[in-house]
Amino acid sequence: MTTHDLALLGWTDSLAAELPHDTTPARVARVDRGAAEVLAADGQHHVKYSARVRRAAADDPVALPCVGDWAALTLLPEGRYELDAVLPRTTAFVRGGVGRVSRGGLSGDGQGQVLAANVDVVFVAEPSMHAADFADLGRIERLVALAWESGGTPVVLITKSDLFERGLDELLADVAAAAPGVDVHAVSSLLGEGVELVASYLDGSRTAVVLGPSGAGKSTLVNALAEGRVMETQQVRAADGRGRHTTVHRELIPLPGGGLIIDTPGIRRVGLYGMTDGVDLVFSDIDELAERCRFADCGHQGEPGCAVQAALESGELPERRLESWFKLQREAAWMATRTDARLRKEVQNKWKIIHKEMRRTGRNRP
Ligand SMILES: Nc1nc2c(ncn2[C@@H]2O[C@H](COP(=O)(O)OP(=O)(O)OP(=O)(O)O)[C@@H](O)[C@H]2O)c(=O)[nH]1
Ligand SMILES: [Mg+2]
Ligand SMILES: [Zn+2]
Repeated sequence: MTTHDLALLGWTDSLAAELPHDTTPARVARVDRGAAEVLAADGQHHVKYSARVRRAAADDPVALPCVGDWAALTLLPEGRYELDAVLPRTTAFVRGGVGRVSRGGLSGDGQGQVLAANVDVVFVAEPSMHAADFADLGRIERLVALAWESGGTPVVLITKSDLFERGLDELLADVAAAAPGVDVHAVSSLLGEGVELVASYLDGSRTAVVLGPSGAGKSTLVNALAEGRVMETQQVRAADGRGRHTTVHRELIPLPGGGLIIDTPGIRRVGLYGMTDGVDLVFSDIDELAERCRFADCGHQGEPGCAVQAALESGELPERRLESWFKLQREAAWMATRTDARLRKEVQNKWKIIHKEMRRTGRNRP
């Protein structure tokens, strides 16, 4: 059995301070119907959840263990481990599903589900042959907003750059404009170009997740970083270049060069849960323009002295981007009205405070 140095899995002193007595720390590498694969100092274990974890999760799905979590294991009399607690998360991706509000809380049918936790860097992968398309700049904005909201640092990767013949610099500039303040890189896992740069974001046993549509080359990149074939990849590329969901589980993979990466299935639909700060951050350029509007409550729909409309007319602000901002704002507002205020506060504010603290101390910067 492969043993693990906990520090290389991302274990820290502050986590150690949270570990209950007489428990063993382990990092969740994968979850599957009420059980998890975890990486502990003495190797990998398949563990079931304790009654306490199951009870907590029934009340609040956010309490369910997820990939990237640090867990406390207890040893059962028969010599097996059981997952008995989830340690406090530093960052979390929370997805709002088709849930119902009940008993003053959220019912456990996907609402407020945590997709990945304790992620420092969020790679947003977009294949270069699609990135020039407006809809996909929209997808980048959406995923970058989700990344900010999680508390991690987004980095956009334009994948399969070997397939892009001309205008790559122009494309990268367009993408950079859609994600202000976010690093944007071209990567070809096939040629190995940009792979070392991607790896450098993981220095210091950081954890990354790679998000993006099916067929973007996420698993191929993970394999290039892992210097071997750890994830299945699509063998035959579909004629239309679209993926067919080869990866079906989120999985945490420790990399030989240091750091860890979570591969994910292709994103079909990004439902965003109370995502207001993330939207503000990804549209910080429009936010700055809006501060110069004559009226503080300007709706930017034709009011006099509107700096946003002026930027649109001068061509400084692309119309697509303004439409995208309106759309994501409406969506975030709609999500906010249908999610429970108490839970939202508890869950989200915690990450926001941590995120702000991380940005203040620079602890979250690669
Ligand atoms: N030309 C080229 N093809 C690539 C590159 N990276 C991946 N591919 C191909 O793209 C296809 C999809 O790659 P995957 O890594 O399986 O994509 P994925 O994002 O993991 O897809 P899902 O698991 O379905 O979400 C495969 O046929 C890969 O060989 C690259 O850098 N250049
Ligand atoms: Mg994959
Ligand atoms: Zn305005």
